[in-house]
Amino acid sequence: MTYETILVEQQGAVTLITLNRPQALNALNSQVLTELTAAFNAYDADPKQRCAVLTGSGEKAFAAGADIKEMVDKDAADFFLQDFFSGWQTGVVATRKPWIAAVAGFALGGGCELAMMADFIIAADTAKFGQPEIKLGVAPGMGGSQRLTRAVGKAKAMEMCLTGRNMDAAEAERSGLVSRIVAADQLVAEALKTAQAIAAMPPMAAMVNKEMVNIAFETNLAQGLLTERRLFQILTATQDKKEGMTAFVEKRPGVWKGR
Ligand code: CO8
Repeated sequence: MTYETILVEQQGAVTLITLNRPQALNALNSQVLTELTAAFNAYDADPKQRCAVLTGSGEKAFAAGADIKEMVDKDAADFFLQDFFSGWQTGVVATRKPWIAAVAGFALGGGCELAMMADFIIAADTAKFGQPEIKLGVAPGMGGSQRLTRAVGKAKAMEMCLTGRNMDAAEAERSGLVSRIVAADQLVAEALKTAQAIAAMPPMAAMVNKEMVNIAFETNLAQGLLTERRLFQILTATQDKKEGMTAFVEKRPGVWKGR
């Protein structure tokens, strides 16, 4: 597929996807969703690709939100009948392999929500996160009220949604929204380095680790612990479990089969 709103490149086992509408601060329109869905599906389906990084083009923004110009003339029936924003769940969140959001500049509204769909966020020191939808007479529609609250707790999420104020990178790190902060000019290189480290892991184990941590956000402790145990037990049936443990005992690096 040829893309117009994103760039996709492969660096070894890592797929780098760049939102590429810098003139609109990478605002997320329907075409971006269609293209991101295709890119994430292709990444998931390619056995040679083992981790992905999503970032924004330009220094100013990861993404300044859902495209307001696309939404301005739509009415409630349009949003309801098109089940607006549901495609983000099926097209992006459903990705089974790990991916990292590398955020510099604004991650506002849908941009913040897209970053929070990632398995984790690495932030540049320039990053600013916010859910300013209230200023437009609406509210988050791509998961912001739920994922932000789970990430930073009720007090900060509520304040951000009700006032529309932004959180800078330092506050985002303190609050647990991002895993760490790096210098803006090192952001993509650092994210790719982290992605290469993940890509070097046994791939089924990476997928299972991702699934396990995500389950912690979606179920109660007893169910989560049971699911963890069952997934752990399934992993022990893989060739990579045999190889990983044998390689440890033999004091050599593991060579992964991916099954
Ligand atoms: N959508 C469309 N275009 C945008 C967006 C956006 N979200 N953000 C910026 N742009 C465009 C601007 O219109 C401008 O284009 P042009 O030059 O053609 O006028 C260009 O990007 C540059 O933007 P600015 O000139 O505004 O740049 P500034 O540096 O002055 O300001 C800001 C940067 C502060 C980021 C500012 O652009 C801004 O406030 N953007 C909007 C942020 C926002 O409100 N985001 C939330 C959008 S709504 C959403 O994401 C979810 C909605 C859920 C609705 C649920 C309904 C069912």
